[in-house]
Amino acid sequence: MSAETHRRGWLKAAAASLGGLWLAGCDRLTENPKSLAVLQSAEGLTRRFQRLVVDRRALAREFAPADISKVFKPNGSTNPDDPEYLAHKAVGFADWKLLVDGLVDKPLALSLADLRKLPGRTQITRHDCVEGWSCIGKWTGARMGPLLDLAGLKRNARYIVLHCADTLEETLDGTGQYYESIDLIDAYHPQTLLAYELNDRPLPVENGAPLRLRVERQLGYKQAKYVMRLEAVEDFSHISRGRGGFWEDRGYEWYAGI
Ligand SMILES: Nc1nc2c(c(=O)[nH]1)N[C@H]1C(S)=C(S)[C@@H](COP(=O)(O)O)O[C@H]1N2
Ligand SMILES: [Mo]
Repeated sequence: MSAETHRRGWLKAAAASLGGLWLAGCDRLTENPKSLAVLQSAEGLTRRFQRLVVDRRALAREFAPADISKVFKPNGSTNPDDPEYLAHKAVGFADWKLLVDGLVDKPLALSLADLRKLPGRTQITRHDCVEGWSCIGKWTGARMGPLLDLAGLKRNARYIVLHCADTLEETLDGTGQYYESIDLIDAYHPQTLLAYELNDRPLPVENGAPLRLRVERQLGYKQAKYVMRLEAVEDFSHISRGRGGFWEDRGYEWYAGI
């Protein structure tokens, strides 16, 4: 069980016991010292939870143009040979479209020109890979929040799954395709982008052309490259091996905070 699931389960249990107390009535509650202790600990819990949320919404550090790395080291897949990807690459991604579907009111198919018209952002941030290296790059892209608002998330949508074009590992059951997932706190974070430019130029193939995720409060493997489709889901346990991402399926943490 991840720390996140553990915490959620704990909060749920605390909320349930608190709910029971409310039903018992306020008078009886305040008279009972035991209930007071529960209430006080619940208050501490709320504060801790609040801190957690506030922390998740804080901005990642941004850097100055002089800090930009000369080479943004490509890693993982750097030249996908999947036929569909090759066909798009051959024509400079002219016919490529990002699909947005799943738990949305209005599924979308957005070209690069469409994405450039959406509310965007440019930011200079540091990318940290678990392998122990970092690079600073300038990213420009469409903010994920406004893009999702355009599609209209259904009430039960809880995660955004990013389906990628590349197969990083050949497996017999077809679970070698790269994918990632983030929750709605990260999806709506102001620095969460679907980036189409690196250092003022169209995103190079080795860094994820035509579109890659930037979710700046998390580690490198969350930064999905070659993004083809965003799928809004309530739960990701039915996707691939069920842990929410290619590396998560191979033992890495789902929430890779830095
Ligand atoms: N589709 C896809 N996305 C991916 C990967 C990959 O192999 N395929 N590798 C991840 C890892 S481990 C890192 S560190 C970054 C590397 O991004 P870069 O090539 O721009 O440095 O992409 C991440 N996103
Ligand atoms: Mo990485």
